[in-house]
Order: sequence, then structure tokens, then C-alpha cells
Amino acid sequence: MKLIARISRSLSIALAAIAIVAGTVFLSAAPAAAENYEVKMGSDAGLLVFEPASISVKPGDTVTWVNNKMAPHNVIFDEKNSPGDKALADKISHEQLTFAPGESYSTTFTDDMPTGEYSYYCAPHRGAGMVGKVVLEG
Ligand SMILES: [Cu+2]
Repeated sequence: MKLIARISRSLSIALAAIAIVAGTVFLSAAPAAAENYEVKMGSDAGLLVFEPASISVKPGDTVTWVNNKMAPHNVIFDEKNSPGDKALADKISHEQLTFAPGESYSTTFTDDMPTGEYSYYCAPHRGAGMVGKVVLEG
């Protein structure tokens, strides 16, 4: 009887260990799904805006800016209006102008980047108010 009790006890410990290992494997194999957000450059109605003008993202998410109307457009972040330094602002900017509808470029916001509000603008249309922001949450 004692032997059976001992066996069943070690068996339940083994099962618990297996459950923990299996749970860990499952969690690491399924991280929170990264999202891809699309921002139109120039609204459907032909306004000089980014649409949506503000989006919130989490580390791992990607923002894709798609040329829509009223080209040319680009996406410029500067360090004065963003967390981080000039090197980071330059790295996530897309200075190249888009002309053709559907042209696009992307930036992935990673967990090594400081959280906060990253403001950007379109160089040709900054004066017209073509500005946007990406809020990187922790
Ligand atoms: Cu523009």
C-alpha cells in the first residue's frame, strides 16, 4: 500500500512537471500576434492628411504607409518630436518621395525603442498640416 502511494505521488509530480514544461513551450511558441497597421498618405477625398493621423502600436507591430492621393508624400520623423535620438529618427523615417498610388514603405516598432509619441510629417505638405503620430505603448 505504501509503495502504491509513493508511486502515485511521484507520478503526479511528473505529470505536474510535464504540464509546466508543456505550458512554457506553448507560451513561447505563441507570442502576442504582431499587427500591421496601414496609414494612407492622402485621404480618399483628396485631402493632404495621413489617415488615420494617429495610431497606437505595441513592440513588434509594423506601420505601413501607402501612397493614396495628392502625391508626392514621404514620412519624416525628427528627434525633437520623438523619443530617442537622431539616429533612431532617421532610421524609422522614409525620406524617399512616393509618386505612384499604392507605393508603400514600412517601419517596425521594436522593443528596444523607447515608448512614447513619435510625431512625423510629410516634407512637401508639412505646411498644409500633413502630420501624424505613432504612439508606441509598452
Ligand atoms: Cu504629402
